[in-house]
Amino acid sequence: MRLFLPFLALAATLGALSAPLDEPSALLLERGGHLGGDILAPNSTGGVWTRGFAKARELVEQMTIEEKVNVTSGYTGFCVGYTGEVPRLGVKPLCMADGPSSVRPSRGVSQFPAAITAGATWSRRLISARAKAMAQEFKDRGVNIALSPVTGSPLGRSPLGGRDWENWSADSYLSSIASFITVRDMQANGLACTAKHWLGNEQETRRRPFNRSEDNDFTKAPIGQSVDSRLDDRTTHELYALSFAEAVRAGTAFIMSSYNRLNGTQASADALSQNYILKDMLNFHGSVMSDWGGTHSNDAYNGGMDISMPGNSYGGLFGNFGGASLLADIKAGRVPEWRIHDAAIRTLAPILELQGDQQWPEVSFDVRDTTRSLYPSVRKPETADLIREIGEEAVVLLHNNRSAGLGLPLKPRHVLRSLALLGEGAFDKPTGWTSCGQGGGSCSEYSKNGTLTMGGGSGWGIPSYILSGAAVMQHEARRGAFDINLDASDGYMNLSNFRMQARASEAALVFVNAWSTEGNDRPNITLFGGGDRLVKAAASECNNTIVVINSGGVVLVEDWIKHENVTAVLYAGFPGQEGAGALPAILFGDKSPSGKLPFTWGRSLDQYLPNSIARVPDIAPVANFDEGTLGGDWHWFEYKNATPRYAFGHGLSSDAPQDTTFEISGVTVLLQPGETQTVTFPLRRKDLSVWSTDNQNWMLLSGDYHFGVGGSSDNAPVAASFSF
Ligand SMILES: *[C@@H]1O[C@H](CO)[C@@H](O)[C@H](O)[C@H]1NC(C)=O
Ligand SMILES: *[C@@H]1O[C@H](CO)[C@@H](O)[C@H](O)[C@H]1NC(C)=O
Ligand SMILES: *[C@@H]1O[C@H](CO)[C@@H](O)[C@H](O)[C@H]1NC(C)=O
Ligand SMILES: *[C@@H]1O[C@H](CO)[C@@H](O)[C@H](O)[C@H]1NC(C)=O
Ligand SMILES: *[C@@H]1O[C@H](CO)[C@@H](O)[C@H](O)[C@H]1NC(C)=O
Ligand SMILES: *[C@@H]1O[C@H](CO)[C@@H](O)[C@H](O)[C@H]1NC(C)=O
Ligand SMILES: *[C@@H]1O[C@H](CO)[C@@H](O)[C@H](O)[C@H]1NC(C)=O
Ligand SMILES: *[C@@H]1O[C@H](CO)[C@@H](O)[C@H](O)[C@H]1NC(C)=O
Ligand SMILES: *[C@@H]1O[C@H](CO)[C@@H](O)[C@H](O)[C@H]1NC(C)=O
Ligand SMILES: *[C@@H]1O[C@H](CO)[C@@H](O)[C@H](O)[C@H]1NC(C)=O
Ligand SMILES: CC(=O)N[C@H]1CO[C@H](CO)[C@@H](O)[C@@H]1O
Repeated sequence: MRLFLPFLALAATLGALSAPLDEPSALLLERGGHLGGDILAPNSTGGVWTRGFAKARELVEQMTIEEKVNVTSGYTGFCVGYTGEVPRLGVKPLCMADGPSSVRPSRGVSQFPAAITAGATWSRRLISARAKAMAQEFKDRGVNIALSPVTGSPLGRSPLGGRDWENWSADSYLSSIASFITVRDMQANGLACTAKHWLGNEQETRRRPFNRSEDNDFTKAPIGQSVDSRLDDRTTHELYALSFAEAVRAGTAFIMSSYNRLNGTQASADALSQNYILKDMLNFHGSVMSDWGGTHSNDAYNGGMDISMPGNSYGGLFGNFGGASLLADIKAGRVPEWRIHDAAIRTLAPILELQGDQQWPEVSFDVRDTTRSLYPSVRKPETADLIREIGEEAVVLLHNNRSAGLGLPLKPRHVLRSLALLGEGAFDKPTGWTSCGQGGGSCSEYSKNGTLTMGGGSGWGIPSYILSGAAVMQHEARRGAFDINLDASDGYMNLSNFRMQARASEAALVFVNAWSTEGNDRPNITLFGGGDRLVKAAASECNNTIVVINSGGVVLVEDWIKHENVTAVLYAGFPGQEGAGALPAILFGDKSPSGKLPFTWGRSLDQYLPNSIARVPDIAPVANFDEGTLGGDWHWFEYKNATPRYAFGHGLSSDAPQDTTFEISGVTVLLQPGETQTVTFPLRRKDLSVWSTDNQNWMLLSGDYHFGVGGSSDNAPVAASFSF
């Protein structure tokens, strides 16, 4: 038996944070329109990459302008992104591959748990181990630059955000810590990372201005612009840039810009955010690449972009910037040669520092043919164990009612008589893992597709295998002495057999899910595939109905959470290819669940920050971040005094008799009952500071500072305060 793990929350009661917003200073306003002509791109002086910088400078000084352009442009090749080469000087193309949960799109690799699931462990050790194991697969596949991690943007301003699950948590502090660890440890063996997406990228709807309507665009207006994120300077620093600052501090080699606009300027071309904030203030000496199709003019090079991606590849689908068009702009004086000289140095310096002394493996996958296993696998057996361990530690026990001897843990494997596995989400996907395309999302609706382990888009990864709920629990039945009853219906089908299977079982596991994907914000936060109907059908027949949720964020449980027969609810996140493999240890009590929600689980969409996805059918949609430094998620709930279903940080232990609140007297990853331990939580000056727009610096204000320690954002019983 192990005690439930409370976490230490830096409560939002820092008096200083409620200070009124500063007006933008005259200095900033003077900076006005934010193109490169207004704020010049700083030349790199090398930063942490002293040796790499010296080598890069020496190489680039020998290059012709055509060669410098090659290093800073995208070409067609094996990888999702490929830079041009400079054969004369032995400079090879750089292979870039997605993404945050896997080497994508490649076979023979692991689909790791999504960041939001790693975030639910709150474990530095597991976040670090995940980063190292992923980096190994990228390297073994010959990738030079991983298009990962998502260090914020999205931060989860809206629970509908299609990519929220690619990030760690809706809390900028937790995200910052995970970002720092991930960048540091992914780069430890030479792989280069890309922190993304800089900046204010909080929605998928209308993310691109192309007149090539993506299926998932909200409106097919002919010549619409991408959404314009308008956030003030202080909010930028205190919330949305915070996690990037940590990625830079950890040494991230690359940063990817975002698709949206910032104050009207395309993010990829925005000089205030790139030249001033990122390269000057945050002291970033690496290279900024555009997102695929995020460049709309070579003027972006003036605004701080160093590589336009993916250049002319994909048949020009994403526009045609960099390359020959850049050369023409340089010759016409629209982009100065020194800028491309610096961009080439910025691109090569971290690569030469990190990989220059190594024999880097050859690329062994091909983005143009991903359905076949063309190359040997790079998976290591211990990685499967790690994926499972993260999955186990991430399972959040949302609800548990053991009042009548039901709920979790289940009876021991040899005592339990029968168990029903119900819902399409408990089964294998009938058409296999590659049938919905490289991003997993090209099927019309994601239901009836088996145990859901990941969201869609570039954050998807092709799993080598998926352990479905049925596969895993049948194996447990073999170990134990219970019978298995099955039904693979979704909630739109005739549930007559489904009910019969539930009725015949001592306990029923109902697998429900919700898909979310890049390119498409969620339309609502309800379960997919008629999940609510499935739960209610099972609960009407079986008095020990246990719900397992696979989703990248909140889903509504209000329809059935008070049902007397719903005895336990587990949030299993997007666990990667070990799928339901994490469940037996938790269900049978071999491990007590210790996952904690990294976001707030509301009772309705209305409880969250309103209008947080700009959906105006306008040719120039605007997202006003009027809530400022207050932010979304749990800060918003506190501000509105709204009671969520489950607060940020919530997560029960199955040792508790029912939904009990624990008294917090200490923090544990290892305490035995009755044991106490003193824990220290280092605070940096920055953690207590506010951003002053006038001074363009962090300021520690005098006043009262209040701290709370607790198990969740709505329950911080231990308080402390001090004054400066
Ligand atoms: C960068 O360095 C070049 C010389 O290599 C110089 O001409 C240019 O003005 C510098 N740019 C800035 C913004 O300092
Ligand atoms: C630029 O890169 C392309 C693609 O790798 C290559 O074909 C071409 O020869 C390179 N050009 C120069 C000038 O090195
Ligand atoms: C993503 O990262 C940012 C930090 O930059 C954080 O504020 C946000 O809430 C994160 N999480 C999600 C789920 O988007
Ligand atoms: C944009 O798309 C619409 C609808 O397909 C088409 O009629 C129009 O000509 C396109 N406009 C441009 C500038 O390509
Ligand atoms: C956007 O405009 C606001 C208000 O003027 C300003 O505070 C902020 O710094 C600007 N941000 C960018 C990236 O231009
Ligand atoms: C639950 O239902 C079973 C029949 O499947 C019954 O034997 C048992 O007594 C019920 N338990 C409770 C606590 O109602
Ligand atoms: C559902 O299936 C059962 C068993 O086959 C059948 O008796 C019943 O009529 C069906 N219900 C509906 C609404 O079709
Ligand atoms: C939520 O969105 C899904 C996917 O579009 C849709 O199937 C479902 O009907 C919606 N649910 C509600 C309650 O609107
Ligand atoms: C709970 O389950 C029992 C079967 O064990 C069933 O008889 C009862 O009607 C269920 N309760 C509800 C409210 O559906
Ligand atoms: C637990 O179940 C019992 C019996 O159905 C019920 O009376 C009680 O309200 C439930 N408690 C919670 C916290 O759901
Ligand atoms: C590949 C696959 O199985 N796709 C299915 C996913 O679920 C939807 C809705 O049931 C089907 O339309 C797809 O065919």
